[in-house]
Amino acid sequence: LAEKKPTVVFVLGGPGSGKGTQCANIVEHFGYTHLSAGDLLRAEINSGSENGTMIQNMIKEGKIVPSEVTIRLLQKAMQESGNDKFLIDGFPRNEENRAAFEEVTKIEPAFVLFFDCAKEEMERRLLSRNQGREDDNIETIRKRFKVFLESSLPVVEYYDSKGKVRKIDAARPIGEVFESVKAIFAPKNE
Ligand code: UP5
Ligand code: MG
Repeated sequence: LAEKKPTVVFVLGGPGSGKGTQCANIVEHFGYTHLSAGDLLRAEINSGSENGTMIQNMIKEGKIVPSEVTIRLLQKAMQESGNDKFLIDGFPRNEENRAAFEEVTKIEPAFVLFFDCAKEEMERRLLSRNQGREDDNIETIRKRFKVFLESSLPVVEYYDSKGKVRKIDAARPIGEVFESVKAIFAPKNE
Protein backbone atom coordinates (compact mmCIF):
# COMPACT_ATOMS: atom_id res chain seq x y z
CA LEU A 1 0.00 0.00 0.00
CA ALA A 2 1.17 3.49 -0.80
CA GLU A 3 1.85 5.68 2.22
CA LYS A 4 -0.94 8.15 2.83
CA LYS A 5 0.00 11.68 1.77
CA PRO A 6 -0.12 14.35 4.46
CA THR A 7 -2.78 17.06 4.43
CA VAL A 8 -1.29 20.48 3.67
CA VAL A 9 -2.97 23.87 3.91
CA PHE A 10 -0.99 26.81 2.55
CA VAL A 11 -1.52 29.97 4.60
CA LEU A 12 -0.82 33.03 2.46
CA GLY A 13 -1.23 36.78 2.81
CA GLY A 14 0.88 39.91 2.81
CA PRO A 15 3.53 40.77 5.40
CA GLY A 16 1.71 41.45 8.68
CA SER A 17 -1.65 40.11 7.49
CA GLY A 18 -1.79 37.84 10.57
CA LYS A 19 -0.68 34.45 9.20
CA GLY A 20 1.36 33.48 12.27
CA THR A 21 -1.23 34.78 14.74
CA GLN A 22 -4.09 32.84 13.16
CA CYS A 23 -2.00 29.68 12.66
CA ALA A 24 -1.37 29.54 16.43
CA ASN A 25 -5.15 29.56 16.96
CA ILE A 26 -5.75 26.89 14.31
CA VAL A 27 -3.16 24.60 15.92
CA GLU A 28 -4.94 24.85 19.28
CA HIS A 29 -8.35 23.98 17.87
CA PHE A 30 -7.74 21.66 14.95
CA GLY A 31 -4.57 19.64 15.63
CA TYR A 32 -2.41 20.86 12.77
CA THR A 33 1.34 21.38 12.98
CA HIS A 34 2.30 24.97 12.11
CA LEU A 35 5.32 25.38 9.85
CA SER A 36 6.22 29.00 9.16
CA ALA A 37 8.72 29.08 6.30
CA GLY A 38 10.02 32.42 7.59
CA ASP A 39 10.51 31.01 11.12
CA LEU A 40 12.36 27.98 9.70
CA LEU A 41 14.64 30.28 7.69
CA ARG A 42 15.32 32.47 10.74
CA ALA A 43 16.12 29.34 12.79
CA GLU A 44 18.52 28.28 10.04
CA ILE A 45 20.34 31.64 10.33
CA ASN A 46 20.59 31.23 14.10
CA SER A 47 21.85 27.65 13.83
CA GLY A 48 25.01 28.96 12.17
CA SER A 49 24.41 26.92 9.00
CA GLU A 50 26.62 27.62 5.97
CA ASN A 51 23.58 29.12 4.20
CA GLY A 52 22.89 31.43 7.13
CA THR A 53 24.52 34.57 5.78
CA MET A 54 22.88 34.21 2.36
CA ILE A 55 19.45 33.73 3.98
CA GLN A 56 19.98 36.68 6.32
CA ASN A 57 20.90 38.97 3.42
CA MET A 58 17.88 37.90 1.40
CA ILE A 59 15.45 38.44 4.28
CA LYS A 60 16.94 41.86 4.95
CA GLU A 61 16.19 42.73 1.30
CA GLY A 62 12.75 41.12 1.36
CA LYS A 63 13.86 38.69 -1.36
CA ILE A 64 12.66 35.12 -1.78
CA VAL A 65 15.21 32.50 -0.69
CA PRO A 66 15.91 29.75 -3.29
CA SER A 67 13.24 27.04 -3.24
CA GLU A 68 15.63 24.19 -2.57
CA VAL A 69 16.67 25.71 0.76
CA THR A 70 13.13 26.39 1.96
CA ILE A 71 11.71 23.09 0.73
CA ARG A 72 14.48 21.12 2.44
CA LEU A 73 13.66 22.86 5.75
CA LEU A 74 9.92 22.25 5.30
CA GLN A 75 10.38 18.56 4.46
CA LYS A 76 12.66 18.03 7.45
CA ALA A 77 10.17 19.73 9.79
CA MET A 78 7.30 17.66 8.38
CA GLN A 79 9.21 14.42 8.94
CA GLU A 80 10.26 15.36 12.46
CA SER A 81 6.76 16.43 13.52
CA GLY A 82 5.18 12.97 13.52
CA ASN A 83 1.94 14.65 12.41
CA ASP A 84 0.15 14.31 9.06
CA LYS A 85 -1.66 17.70 8.98
CA PHE A 86 0.30 20.85 8.28
CA LEU A 87 -0.27 24.58 8.00
CA ILE A 88 2.48 25.85 5.74
CA ASP A 89 2.66 29.57 6.52
CA GLY A 90 4.26 32.06 4.12
CA PHE A 91 5.10 29.54 1.40
CA PRO A 92 4.91 29.21 -1.62
CA ARG A 93 5.86 32.84 -2.32
CA ASN A 94 6.36 32.65 -6.06
CA GLU A 95 5.54 30.45 -9.00
CA GLU A 96 8.89 28.68 -8.80
CA ASN A 97 8.36 27.85 -5.08
CA ARG A 98 4.95 26.43 -5.92
CA ALA A 99 6.07 24.27 -8.83
CA ALA A 100 9.19 23.02 -7.01
CA PHE A 101 7.24 22.01 -3.88
CA GLU A 102 4.74 20.08 -5.96
CA GLU A 103 7.51 18.42 -7.99
CA VAL A 104 9.64 17.43 -4.98
CA THR A 105 6.90 16.38 -2.53
CA LYS A 106 4.09 15.40 -4.94
CA ILE A 107 1.78 17.13 -2.45
CA GLU A 108 -1.04 19.43 -3.52
CA PRO A 109 -2.65 21.63 -0.88
CA ALA A 110 -6.12 20.72 0.37
CA PHE A 111 -6.85 24.44 0.12
CA VAL A 112 -5.20 27.84 0.49
CA LEU A 113 -6.15 30.16 3.31
CA PHE A 114 -5.64 33.72 2.09
CA PHE A 115 -5.58 36.64 4.51
CA ASP A 116 -6.63 39.76 2.69
CA CYS A 117 -5.59 43.03 4.33
CA ALA A 118 -4.93 46.62 3.23
CA LYS A 119 -1.32 47.64 2.96
CA GLU A 120 -1.72 50.57 5.38
CA GLU A 121 -3.02 48.23 8.10
CA MET A 122 -0.25 45.67 7.50
CA GLU A 123 2.36 48.43 7.66
CA ARG A 124 0.94 49.70 10.97
CA ARG A 125 1.10 46.19 12.46
CA LEU A 126 4.66 45.50 11.33
CA LEU A 127 5.97 48.84 12.56
CA SER A 128 4.49 48.25 16.01
CA ARG A 129 5.42 44.56 16.36
CA ASN A 130 8.71 45.24 18.21
CA GLN A 131 10.01 41.67 18.15
CA GLY A 132 13.41 42.62 16.82
CA ARG A 133 12.87 41.26 13.31
CA GLU A 134 15.55 42.66 11.03
CA ASP A 135 12.98 43.09 8.25
CA ASP A 136 10.52 45.18 10.29
CA ASN A 137 11.87 48.57 9.20
CA ILE A 138 10.14 50.80 6.70
CA GLU A 139 12.68 50.28 3.88
CA THR A 140 12.50 46.48 4.06
CA ILE A 141 8.72 46.52 4.62
CA ARG A 142 8.26 48.40 1.32
CA LYS A 143 10.40 45.81 -0.46
CA ARG A 144 8.38 42.98 1.12
CA PHE A 145 5.13 44.57 -0.12
CA LYS A 146 6.50 44.89 -3.64
CA VAL A 147 7.63 41.25 -3.75
CA PHE A 148 4.27 40.19 -2.35
CA LEU A 149 2.35 42.03 -5.07
CA GLU A 150 4.62 41.01 -7.94
CA SER A 151 5.53 37.42 -7.03
CA SER A 152 3.26 36.05 -4.30
CA LEU A 153 -0.20 37.26 -5.34
CA PRO A 154 0.10 35.38 -8.66
CA VAL A 155 0.38 32.15 -6.63
CA VAL A 156 -2.89 33.00 -4.88
CA GLU A 157 -4.45 33.70 -8.28
CA TYR A 158 -3.21 30.36 -9.60
CA TYR A 159 -4.93 28.48 -6.76
CA ASP A 160 -8.01 30.67 -7.07
CA SER A 161 -8.36 29.54 -10.67
CA LYS A 162 -8.45 25.97 -9.32
CA GLY A 163 -11.16 26.87 -6.78
CA LYS A 164 -8.80 26.30 -3.85
CA VAL A 165 -8.65 29.73 -2.22
CA ARG A 166 -10.54 30.51 1.00
CA LYS A 167 -10.27 34.28 1.31
CA ILE A 168 -10.62 35.93 4.70
CA ASP A 169 -11.01 39.62 5.50
CA ALA A 170 -7.98 39.93 7.78
CA ALA A 171 -8.30 43.65 8.54
CA ARG A 172 -10.68 42.97 11.45
CA PRO A 173 -9.76 42.28 15.12
CA ILE A 174 -7.95 38.95 15.77
CA GLY A 175 -10.99 37.22 17.33
CA GLU A 176 -13.29 38.15 14.47
CA VAL A 177 -10.80 36.92 11.90
CA PHE A 178 -10.55 33.62 13.79
CA GLU A 179 -14.34 33.17 13.72
CA SER A 180 -14.14 33.19 9.92
CA VAL A 181 -11.13 30.86 9.98
CA LYS A 182 -12.95 28.41 12.28
CA ALA A 183 -15.87 28.23 9.89
CA ILE A 184 -13.49 26.98 7.20
CA PHE A 185 -11.80 24.28 9.31
CA ALA A 186 -14.78 23.08 11.36
CA PRO A 187 -16.61 20.04 10.03
CA LYS A 188 -19.80 21.27 8.41
CA ASN A 189 -23.01 20.34 10.21
CA GLU A 190 -26.30 21.03 8.51
N1 UP5 B 1 -1.74 41.27 14.42
C1 UP5 B 1 -2.02 40.07 13.83
N2 UP5 B 1 -3.33 40.00 13.52
C2 UP5 B 1 -3.88 41.18 13.90
C3 UP5 B 1 -5.21 41.71 13.82
N3 UP5 B 1 -6.23 41.00 13.30
N4 UP5 B 1 -5.43 42.96 14.26
C4 UP5 B 1 -4.40 43.70 14.80
N5 UP5 B 1 -3.12 43.24 14.91
C5 UP5 B 1 -2.88 42.00 14.46
O1 UP5 B 1 1.11 39.58 12.76
C6 UP5 B 1 1.89 40.76 12.58
C7 UP5 B 1 1.65 41.72 13.74
O2 UP5 B 1 0.28 42.14 13.70
C8 UP5 B 1 1.83 41.07 15.12
O3 UP5 B 1 2.35 42.03 15.98
C9 UP5 B 1 0.40 40.67 15.52
O4 UP5 B 1 0.24 40.65 16.90
C10 UP5 B 1 -0.43 41.75 14.86
P1 UP5 B 1 1.65 38.14 12.31
O5 UP5 B 1 0.64 37.14 12.74
O6 UP5 B 1 3.03 37.97 12.75
O7 UP5 B 1 1.57 38.33 10.73
P2 UP5 B 1 2.28 37.51 9.57
O8 UP5 B 1 1.35 37.52 8.42
O9 UP5 B 1 2.76 36.20 10.07
O10 UP5 B 1 3.49 38.51 9.28
P3 UP5 B 1 4.99 38.20 8.90
O11 UP5 B 1 5.74 39.47 9.12
O12 UP5 B 1 5.50 36.99 9.56
O13 UP5 B 1 4.81 37.94 7.35
P4 UP5 B 1 5.86 37.83 6.22
O14 UP5 B 1 5.18 37.07 5.17
O15 UP5 B 1 6.40 39.15 5.84
O16 UP5 B 1 7.10 37.10 6.94
P5 UP5 B 1 7.69 35.62 6.85
O17 UP5 B 1 8.30 35.32 8.13
O18 UP5 B 1 6.72 34.71 6.26
O19 UP5 B 1 8.87 35.86 5.77
C11 UP5 B 1 9.92 36.75 6.07
C12 UP5 B 1 10.94 36.73 4.94
O20 UP5 B 1 11.50 35.43 4.84
C13 UP5 B 1 10.41 37.03 3.54
O21 UP5 B 1 10.30 38.42 3.30
C14 UP5 B 1 11.46 36.37 2.67
O22 UP5 B 1 12.60 37.17 2.59
C15 UP5 B 1 11.79 35.13 3.50
N6 UP5 B 1 11.02 33.94 3.07
C16 UP5 B 1 11.42 33.28 1.92
O23 UP5 B 1 12.38 33.67 1.27
N7 UP5 B 1 10.75 32.15 1.53
C17 UP5 B 1 9.68 31.67 2.22
O24 UP5 B 1 9.11 30.65 1.81
C18 UP5 B 1 9.26 32.35 3.39
C19 UP5 B 1 9.94 33.48 3.79
MG1 MG C 1 4.67 35.25 10.20
